[in-house]
Amino acid sequence: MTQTKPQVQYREDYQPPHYWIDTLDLDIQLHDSATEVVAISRVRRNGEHDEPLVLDGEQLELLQVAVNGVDIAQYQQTENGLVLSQLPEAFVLTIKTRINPAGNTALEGLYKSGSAFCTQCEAQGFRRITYYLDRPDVLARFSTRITADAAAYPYLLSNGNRVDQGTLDDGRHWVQWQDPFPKPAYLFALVAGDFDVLRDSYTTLSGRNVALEIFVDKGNLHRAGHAMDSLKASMAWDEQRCHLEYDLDIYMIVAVDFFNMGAMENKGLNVFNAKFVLADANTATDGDYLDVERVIGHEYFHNWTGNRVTCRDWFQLSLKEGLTVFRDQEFSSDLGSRTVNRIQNVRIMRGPQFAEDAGPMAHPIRPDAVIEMNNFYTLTVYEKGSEVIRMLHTLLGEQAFQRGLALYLQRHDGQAATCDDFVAAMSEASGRDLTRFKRWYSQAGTPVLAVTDAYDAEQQRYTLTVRQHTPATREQPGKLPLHIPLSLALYTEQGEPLSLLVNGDTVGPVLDVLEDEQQFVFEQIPSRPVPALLQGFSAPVKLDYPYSDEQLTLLAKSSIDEFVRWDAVQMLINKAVLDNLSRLQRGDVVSVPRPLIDVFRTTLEDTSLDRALQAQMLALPDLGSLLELFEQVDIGLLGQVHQQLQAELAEALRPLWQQAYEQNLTPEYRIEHQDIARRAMKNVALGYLALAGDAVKVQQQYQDADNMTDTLAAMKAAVRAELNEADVMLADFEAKWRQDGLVLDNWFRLQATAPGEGTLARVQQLMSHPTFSMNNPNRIRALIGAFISANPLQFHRLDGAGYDLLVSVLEQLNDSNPQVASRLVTPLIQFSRLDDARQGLIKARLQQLMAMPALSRDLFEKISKALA
Ligand code: B3K
Ligand code: ZN
Repeated sequence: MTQTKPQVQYREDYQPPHYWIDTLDLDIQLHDSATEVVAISRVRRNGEHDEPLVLDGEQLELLQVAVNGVDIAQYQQTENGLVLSQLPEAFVLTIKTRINPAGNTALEGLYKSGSAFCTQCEAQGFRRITYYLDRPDVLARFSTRITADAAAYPYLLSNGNRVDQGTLDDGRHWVQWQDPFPKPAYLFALVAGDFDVLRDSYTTLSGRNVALEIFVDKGNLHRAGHAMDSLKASMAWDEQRCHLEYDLDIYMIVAVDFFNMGAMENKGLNVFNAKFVLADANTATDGDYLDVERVIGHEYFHNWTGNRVTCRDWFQLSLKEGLTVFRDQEFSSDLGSRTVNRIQNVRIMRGPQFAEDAGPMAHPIRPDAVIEMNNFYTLTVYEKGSEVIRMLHTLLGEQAFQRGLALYLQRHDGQAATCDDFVAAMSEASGRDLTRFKRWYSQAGTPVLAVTDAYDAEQQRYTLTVRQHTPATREQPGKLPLHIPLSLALYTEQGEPLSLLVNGDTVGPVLDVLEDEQQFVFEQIPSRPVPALLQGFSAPVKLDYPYSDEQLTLLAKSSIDEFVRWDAVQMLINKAVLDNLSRLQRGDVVSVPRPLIDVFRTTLEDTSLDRALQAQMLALPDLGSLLELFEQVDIGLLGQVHQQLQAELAEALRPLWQQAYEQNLTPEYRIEHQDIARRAMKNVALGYLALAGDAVKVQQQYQDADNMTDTLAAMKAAVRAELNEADVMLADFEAKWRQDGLVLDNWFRLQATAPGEGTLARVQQLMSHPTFSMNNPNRIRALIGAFISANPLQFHRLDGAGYDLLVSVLEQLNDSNPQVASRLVTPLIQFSRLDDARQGLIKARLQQLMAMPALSRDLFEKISKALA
């Protein structure tokens, strides 16, 4: 909460710190509402100046300040910090503060998660623990002494190595930790609690033995095995693919229930949302298993890309996040299905990331101006950031890319670096000029690649004309051309691939698009070819090429690149949606175009296809991605088209859905790629069968299921198809899992995404369920988050009741947890594609929120931009 008007920080204003801090010794006496923190740091002036030392601090009670052991009184406390003047060139600074972890509902800094103490310091949470230079370019060696009640908190954890411990007479005990690696304050962590511990070890390539420890709530040990396997797989992958080894003797992961996001890469002591640690067949779905693997990998990979080399300032966030997402995507792809991983990531880009890029919060992957840093942990910084790294990988190739990564890490080890440093290393290691490519770091918005073609039969030449255009965003009216890698293949009308010949030379599949408009001429093309454009989504752009149904059908069947096959089906679906929207507007009924039915049939009958890919090809895009096809549209009508197309496909291909269902049964539950793929296909088929009214199959699966994937798929099919059986299943599920918040989150989510008119009332009612809590972000995301982002039809009700529900939730969370509030406001600020009526309803609500007293910086930044 702020009293003064929120201040904007600009990337261009970066200044190195006036002081360095070389060491920080923390002594923390844990008590629920009165924890005392003594912070002793060695401070050194940076250069010649007489500027004061301005330390960051929020919500701290200051008890003592001493310089070189002598208490001082000439300091100035401000709303957000502590100012010390007339300091020697180098000195020891002692600061004693008191904080209230039990009263910390924002879950930033030191707080209580259930009965345990834990911390979250990124981006700027450390300033809620003590006064400090809370910025990523100040790297210090930390030691941490934790003292707490021995019975309630047998485990006292922090970063680095445990160097000493002891017990006290009053029932308390202490542990001393020492982290040998200098680090910024955002990587500090502390955990105190009583846990079950899963222990294992890993021997690195060079023979270092690392103790691995996973801390979970008592009674959950049997659910930690997959996380441990994933950790070991991550360590091995980073050694093999990137030649990077772990560097401490111990790696700890703690799972907590109250966490604002997924997990946090604190040095040697990751703190995780329990959702991304706990998994067993009874409680986790196949998707949950893969998520655990991905997030464990992501946080582990940060040890090099984030911790050993960190960010100079928070505007550089994508330096560590985009790169680490790229690394976790590669890890998942190397271990599982590359194509399916690619499809899932592209769905995120084309849906929510494109929407962000088209909305009021549009920003380059390296933002220029920020009010609240927590607002910039975005799909743009993470996912588009990863796409930018992927384009570099595409342009350079694996070998040069790895050379560049190695050069970057070696050159900046132990430092706080910038995105420019990263690109410079890539350019040096590969010898490529990346000047134009760097514009990806500074331009917001989704570029459109408009492609037209011409065929000259006489000369046997095929010419592609490529035009790029990035629509204006608020802060950047004019855009410059980008360096876009355009991967393509050409096929004959019989589906045979053609070699790409330019000026007599065979060229690779990736064209360098550099200009606003460019032509590419391919020689010795015997007849008009079918182009497969943007293979593998080689750049985060919208492709505009007038594909015919015949061309898409051919690509869906014959493309060598599997991603293109999926993408061709997506494009056929998009065409069917556009076509049917006009039909509905004309008063006609929805009907599935013949070519789409045929492609679905061929796909269902193609037994050579990977089942997981097959399942992806047969799943419609969600409404959010379809919205991106329009400038402005009536979302109600669009939803109707979406639903009816699915119903028609269900009916038209019923025997084939039945067959696919039977053919993909898995006799016993195993977490293996083949089986996960079968279940995915089987459950897609079940969804269609439910829409075609086959309640028996759905009910049977619910009853017979021996794993959470099948249980939830049956329930989901019943709820989506509004089968009478749905309520019985939901009641049964609730009775069984009432005690387990994480499992019950699926139940909240399912009901929140039910299609009917009654859903809003159901959501309101579920907010009083004993398992629901406005203090637990997982519960909020499962119920409220799912309703507002995965149920667009009910959320965007024309009576505005969906918006009112969200407003009342935001009013509460603005005070208790502004970060979570700010995440939830997204569907309200991205209104530009909606019809005028809905836009009007939304704007009125945004005004209402804007007028709130004590509006948090987090919400202020987004709402003020949306209303500007
Ligand atoms: N680095 C953290 C994110 C911190 C978010 C702070 N609001 C997790 C991750 O990306 O690995
Ligand atoms: Zn990350």
